Amino acid sequence: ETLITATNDGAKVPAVAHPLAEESSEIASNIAYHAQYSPHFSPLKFEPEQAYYAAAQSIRDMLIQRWNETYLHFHKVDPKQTYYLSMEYLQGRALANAIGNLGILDAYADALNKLGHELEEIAEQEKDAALGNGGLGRLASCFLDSMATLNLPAWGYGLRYRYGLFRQRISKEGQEEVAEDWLEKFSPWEVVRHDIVYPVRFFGRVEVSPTGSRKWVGGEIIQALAYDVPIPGYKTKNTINLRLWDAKASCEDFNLFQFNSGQYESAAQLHSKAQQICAVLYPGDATENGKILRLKQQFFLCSASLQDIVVRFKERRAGKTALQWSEFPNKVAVQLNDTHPTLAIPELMRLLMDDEGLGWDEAWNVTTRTVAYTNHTVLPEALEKWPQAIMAKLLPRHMEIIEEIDKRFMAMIHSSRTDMESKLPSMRILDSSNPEKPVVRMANLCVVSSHMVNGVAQLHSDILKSELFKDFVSIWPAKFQNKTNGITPRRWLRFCSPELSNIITKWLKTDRWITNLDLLSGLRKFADNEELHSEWDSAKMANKCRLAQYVLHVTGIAIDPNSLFDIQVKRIHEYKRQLLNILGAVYRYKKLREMSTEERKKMTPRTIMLGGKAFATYTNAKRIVKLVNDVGSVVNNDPEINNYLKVVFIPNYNVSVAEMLIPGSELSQHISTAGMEASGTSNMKFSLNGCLIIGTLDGANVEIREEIGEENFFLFGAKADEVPRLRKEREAGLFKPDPRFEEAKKLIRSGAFGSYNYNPLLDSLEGNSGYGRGDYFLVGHDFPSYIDAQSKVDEAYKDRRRWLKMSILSTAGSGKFSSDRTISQYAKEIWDIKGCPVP
Ligand code: GL9
Repeated sequence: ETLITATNDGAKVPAVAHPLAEESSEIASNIAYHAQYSPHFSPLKFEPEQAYYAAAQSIRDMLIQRWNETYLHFHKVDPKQTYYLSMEYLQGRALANAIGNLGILDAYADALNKLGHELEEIAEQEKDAALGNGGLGRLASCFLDSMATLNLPAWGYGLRYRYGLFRQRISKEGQEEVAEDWLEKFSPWEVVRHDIVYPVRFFGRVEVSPTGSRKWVGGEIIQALAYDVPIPGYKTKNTINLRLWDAKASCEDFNLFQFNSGQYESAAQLHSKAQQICAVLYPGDATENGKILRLKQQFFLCSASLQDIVVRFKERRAGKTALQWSEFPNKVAVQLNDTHPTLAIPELMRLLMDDEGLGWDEAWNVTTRTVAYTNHTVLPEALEKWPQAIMAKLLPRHMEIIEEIDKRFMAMIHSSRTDMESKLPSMRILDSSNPEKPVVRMANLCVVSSHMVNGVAQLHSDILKSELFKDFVSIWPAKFQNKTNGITPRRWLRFCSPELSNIITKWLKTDRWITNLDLLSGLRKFADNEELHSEWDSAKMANKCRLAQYVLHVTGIAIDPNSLFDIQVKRIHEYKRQLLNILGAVYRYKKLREMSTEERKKMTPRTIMLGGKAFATYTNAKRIVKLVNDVGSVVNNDPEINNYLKVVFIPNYNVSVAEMLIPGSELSQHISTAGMEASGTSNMKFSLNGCLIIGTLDGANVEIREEIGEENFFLFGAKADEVPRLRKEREAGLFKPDPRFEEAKKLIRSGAFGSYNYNPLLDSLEGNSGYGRGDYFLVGHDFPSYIDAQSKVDEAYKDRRRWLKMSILSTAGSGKFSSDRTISQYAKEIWDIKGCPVP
């Protein structure tokens, strides 16, 4: 008490007892307790930062209790449990989400008020946990939220990177990457488990005993230490676990003798090697060293997680029947989030054969029934291929096992599928077509060894079946499934837009939509209701004003909340076609300049916002970032135009920035070359928030359009099945560019947006000479239909009632895209697990 009032003498206590008063006083004293007795700062300080840590620790206490109860309950009931293996989790901030899931938002806001603080301000103190790159990592985090909410026996496993995704700074040169130290002070959300430690071996050799059994020995051993992050479900006691591994060397590995004789570096050599493993998310893998480090990370995750899973399986069997390994797949499901954790397959085989003494056939049966694989991309550069030489050196026993899987797969084809023999060269796991550098094809290893393989949207799953995995489909037709991605409606609507949520709850007369998102379809019958229109409009306006404040704060650019807010935020990649967006903006600017003042006044004013990070070594992506900023500098400072058009680059796009942007958006762009975006998930977030989509028939756009109605979707561009033909025609010189496309490029080349040389970037859209790459992503082909679709957007926006109706119907049609639906389907159709609610 004294501690708090020392610097917060202005703290107000409500005079009249509020219904929340009792609960919130208890919370307030708990927060005060942590400020005093879990001190990480000097005493007598209770500024927002200290308040954040104290509040987080008080929430953590509640989560730990629920975590323990859930753990014990699962232990007792012993249901089949899923383990989600992922190299990436994009958790973002946890405080407000946890408070919301616990259902105590009002009480906490009240308690913090008593202590002189605002919950919103306190929540903003938290650094994002950005242990992922983009959609794939955020999907994993949404899945955890749904698993907990659905009371599923499920855990996530990942790595505790010291430095997550870089922070993006925008300077005159464009993007700069800065290391982001999310653990700089400490994370209140993790609990270190000093008793959960496993040895993970690297290098060494395979020793064969006289009986022929094989054992991996020697090499270096790094310890994997568990850090647990509790994941609360929404309004349920169930709190599941995200177990993140950290790497450390053991105390015996510290050579005291060397140290005492002054050889400090070599004395702690293994300690420094251990530190490298979890130092950064996805280090560049262009160099030999980089490759080994990335592979080490992948194996570290797989080995530690599998050892832990096997230990838990044995623990839960103890004292029951005799240990039966054939029971393992009835108790354990392992889901591979893309090919990054593929080594779980040979690692489980090794543990079963070399440590537990199973024969090949028995181990193979257990492994294949346990493991399932999700593919997240068809981009060739993302299909992992590891050099066999590196694999054999780092993981000699696993290389043997992979060779054996490959051999047995070939034998199966030769004996029972002779019709497929001609396809073997592309289906094999080992690819030695380049004798200089034979590689292991990780996706093929996953397909051969998993009982289920799925894509992440219907179109993507169809493409997997008809192209990438076509030959495997003819061998195992029942193996291939679709699981359309989803997003958690808690973080992505209920908590990020309380205004809109309240309106939805009011009109649906229930808040059950938060866990049963299909109920949103109940809004359809009010789509023309004027009262709803006016409430919807003011909620969107409030969110737009909040966003405008934010933009002013981070960029210094004032944007008009009455203009159309048009947003494209995602990783910068040529296939996502931010370049199409910015060329469209340049074209719009040019037309606005050519118009008379009278004509201009008839135009729909727009604020185009783009954001996203470019991979540090991806040159064209970085040029795109710079181009957006350069176009913005000219357009935003043109006094004749800037009432009609602004172009803003939003720096450092991440989860918490998304939570600010998405509720304030009215139009969002999902404009990838058809067939290239496996699903996309931000499209679902925008649509759920009543934002209209301009997009191609790609990924989940196809299903979103089906659900919300084609009249509510601004469609343009080539279809996936036309793309190969269009590329051929382009190559054959048969492409005739639209004059509007030429105009836009010409204006940039003229230097209208500064002196930086954008020719190399623009040349990628031209023929196949010089920098020319023949416009592989078909920006030129889709440009005219894109511009036409944008004109339709302008027209629709002028009709307020029509626009509001479309916006309401977008939200109403988004029920399918809840990750609760996705996870229920995984649970039923892949994992065969059921809810296990803590009583
Ligand atoms: C991705 C796909 O590109 C997205 O379309 C998809 O929505 C997500 C989730 O399934 O997976 N695959 C992939 O490698 N990434 C994806 O976003 N990349 C990153 O996460 C950086």
